[in-house]
Amino acid sequence: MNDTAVTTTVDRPFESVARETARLLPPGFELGVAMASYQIEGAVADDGRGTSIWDTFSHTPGKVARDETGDVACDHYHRYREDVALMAELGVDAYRLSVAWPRIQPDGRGPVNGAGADFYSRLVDELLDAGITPLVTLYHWDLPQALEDAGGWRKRDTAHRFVDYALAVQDRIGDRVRRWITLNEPYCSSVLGYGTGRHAPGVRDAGAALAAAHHLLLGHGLAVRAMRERDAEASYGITLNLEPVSALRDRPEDQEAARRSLTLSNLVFTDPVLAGTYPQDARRIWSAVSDFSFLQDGDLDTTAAELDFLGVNYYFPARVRAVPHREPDPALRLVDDLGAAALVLPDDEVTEMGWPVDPDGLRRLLGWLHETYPALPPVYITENGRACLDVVEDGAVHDEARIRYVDSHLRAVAQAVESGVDVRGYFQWTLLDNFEWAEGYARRFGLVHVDYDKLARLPKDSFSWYQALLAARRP
Ligand code: IFM
Repeated sequence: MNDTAVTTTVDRPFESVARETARLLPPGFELGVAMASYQIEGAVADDGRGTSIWDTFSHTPGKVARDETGDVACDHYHRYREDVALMAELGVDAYRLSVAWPRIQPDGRGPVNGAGADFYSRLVDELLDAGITPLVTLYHWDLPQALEDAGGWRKRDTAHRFVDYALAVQDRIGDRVRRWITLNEPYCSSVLGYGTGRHAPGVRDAGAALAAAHHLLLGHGLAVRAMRERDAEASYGITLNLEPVSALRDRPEDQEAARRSLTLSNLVFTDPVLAGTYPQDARRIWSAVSDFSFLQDGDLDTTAAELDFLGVNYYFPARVRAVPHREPDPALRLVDDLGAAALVLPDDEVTEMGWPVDPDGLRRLLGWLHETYPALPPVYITENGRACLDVVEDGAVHDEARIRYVDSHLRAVAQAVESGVDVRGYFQWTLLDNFEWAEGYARRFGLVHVDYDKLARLPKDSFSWYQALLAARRP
């Protein structure tokens, strides 16, 4: 494996950097942008949409910064044509979008709400007319509230409801959508949603989080099988957010803490999906909070349903050191009290999210996946990007830090490909500044600045840089 650190320079004119980076990417490498329904759509009461757990959560005082909600967001529901035109101007090959379950089935079960499904049908048509390939994520966290009221992802039944929903979406747009992602970041839906409570539905119960993680993966496997049975020609994958994990020092307690972190952030998801196994460490680490009775015979065959690709979201690495447990209640002993701290080191550059910037971490992560899982399917980087403190000056946003971030991560991907990892594409997160979950609107990740009062879109310098990169790849 090539251990050269990835460096990036944008002190030269950024078009020349873009051309150079474009040359490093393999032929046919797909480049796109990604967004997600609740973060951009707004229009929460339009056309029969039901309530999702994020509507409930964001309307609960104190859950989201400044009590912001996705009620209006970027108003993409009404402005999708303008946004697709921006993507066309950018020149992306593909757009990764997500479908809001409560637009399709307002209560999470039962007949399809035709008006809601029509929105995605129009969006897909608009994309195809613009020569942009849609890559559709079925679940990017907006669970219908009615299903949460019945137990949400803690309950096995939700996995079956997910299959019905997935088939309904396939039925409506599957004639034009050829690539599907079942779930986005089940780590966040389970650990943050049911473990730490930082995300909707805001539950704090480690045992519930482990059950939710399993039921999400079960729903994924069941949906892949059912959808493939109806359409064997389409491609199916899942998106996991993963971290390269290392111990800060060579001390046994740090090594052990790193193992616990790796288990929670990666193995609980990668083992069932890529190997059809459950990490043994999980049972040991969380013996006090779960009897793992959610794992039933045959489940791991299902979670390991054949995949055409793996989506990987990468933002930062975890450098881990052991810390004492603080939480007196073992039921809460999950990520907040794993006896492990992931560190930001003194020399780190950090993003506005407080996340350390480490492009080489992406190369290491891809190498780890390649070495750990012999059956690893082709990989797409389905999200990567950074939040910056963007300022509009004279009608422009000079976001050089974002250019440097994306450029260096693309170069890291090129290095991973060079060393043998089959990576087929990269989706920058994200086209538009949008609702950044519990952080609200203050964290901006977009290539396009959004003025949330006027809902005006303003391409940033990073938009021009990505455009130059995309153009440089064309013959
Ligand atoms: O905005 C999120 C996205 O919804 C999921 N992945 C991480 C992004 C940045 O936090």
